[in-house]
Amino acid sequence: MLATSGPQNYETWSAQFFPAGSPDALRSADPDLDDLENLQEYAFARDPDVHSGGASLTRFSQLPNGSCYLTYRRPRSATDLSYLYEFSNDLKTWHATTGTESRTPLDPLVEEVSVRLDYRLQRKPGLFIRIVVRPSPF
Ligand SMILES: [Ca+2]
Repeated sequence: MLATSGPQNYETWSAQFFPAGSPDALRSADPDLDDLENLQEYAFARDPDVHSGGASLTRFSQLPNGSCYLTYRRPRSATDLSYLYEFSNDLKTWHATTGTESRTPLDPLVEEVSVRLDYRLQRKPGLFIRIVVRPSPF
């Protein structure tokens, strides 16, 4: 039975695509061979059976006023993930940052999140930004 709404975790998500016990259901599996492991496909609301074609998981934009936005898709009701934002100016040292999230439902299970990152990011040259997805504590 497919989940159509409500709380979701890796197991309920995986069960929509793979038979229980299948090696393709493992978090580290990559059955569509697109170099995204299933856990990444889940965290960014991708279909693990469809090759991503190299599409980026995130979009970055900066408005003329200097505001920086990071946009990505994720499960609407994931109970087992947390998303953190980090920036770096040298790809060696990463610093946690915060932002203001706005969410747009795309369907009962998926939302698009646009994060307006903290103002202090604008003043750094050579800016790199990443999303860190971690299991949520229960
Ligand atoms: Ca994959």
